[in-house]
Amino acid sequence: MNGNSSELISRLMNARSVVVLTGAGISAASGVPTFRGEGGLWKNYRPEELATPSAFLRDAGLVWEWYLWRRDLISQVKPNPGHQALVELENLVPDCAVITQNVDNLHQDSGSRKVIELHGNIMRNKCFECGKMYQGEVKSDAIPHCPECGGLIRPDVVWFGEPLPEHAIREAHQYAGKCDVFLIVGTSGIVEPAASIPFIARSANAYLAEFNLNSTPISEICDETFFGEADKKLPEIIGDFKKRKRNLS
Ligand code: BV8
Ligand code: ZN
Repeated sequence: MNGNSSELISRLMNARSVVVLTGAGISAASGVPTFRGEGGLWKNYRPEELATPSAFLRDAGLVWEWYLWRRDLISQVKPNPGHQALVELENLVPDCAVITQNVDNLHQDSGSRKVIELHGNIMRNKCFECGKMYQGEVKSDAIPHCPECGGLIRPDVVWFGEPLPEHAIREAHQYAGKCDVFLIVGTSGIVEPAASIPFIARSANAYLAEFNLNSTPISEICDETFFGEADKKLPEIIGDFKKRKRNLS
């Protein structure tokens, strides 16, 4: 159903726990390309060619070229008002968590305190073999080896066919299973197991509101969908919530 902000705001007014699942759409306004939309990353590359362990073993240099290009782009962008609105939200409710599929660190850069990274973080490196974190520099034509075991160093992101970090998925399920309001912002709802998390919130009788440019497979279980750009819609709704809260106090 088309978003009716007063209903969402009254739910937020009475909420103890609010959880937000974010995807690439929340970072679009910062200039980070999405994956599947217009100009999306998967338009020019096929995920199987780059975001899989076999792609890395086949051509680590090509995969690193792609990630270093993305890391360079991401290191030059800033959080946008959509990210900042979620920091505001965290200050307005007793318990709030951001569960993100994004690897761009923009929620942390904006000041969100409780961020659960489902797919890792493009700014970190680790060993492909033993998983030990690696602090040194990486160049696509000189990929370093792990000082512990000699394995190749890779980006600390979750590739297709790889399991999500156990602690992250467990914590995400816990938060989704006990929240009062669950927001879904800027995700196409295609990638699993992230796309199933809203269904956990649904079965726990949370109030689900989606923020996207268009409908997604998640829309049908949402109580309402706010169509529009997240960097505009989120500040608008959370700004109104803040005013309502202030008028009450
Ligand atoms: C797993 C890596 C099991 C980091 C990513 C067949 C073969 C192999 C696997 C599978 C298969 N079928 C299904 C699977 C499972 C697979 C999967 O789901 N595939 C999909 C494609 C069908 N999942 C996995 O492989 C996962 N692992 O299942 O492991 C396992 C278990 C135990 C032991 C061994 C194995 C791993 C999934 C993680 C993959 N890694 N990224 C990187 O390089 O970035 S996925 C990639 O997609 C990103 O992480 C991204 O976050 C994620 C989701 O995409 P979205 O964030 O939704 O972005 P998208 O562009 O799609 O959509 C943007 C949305 O925003 C749109 O709706 C758009 O309308 C909206 N929007 C745009 N602008 C705005 C906006 N909204 C608001 N405002 C705007 N301004
Ligand atoms: Zn190692």
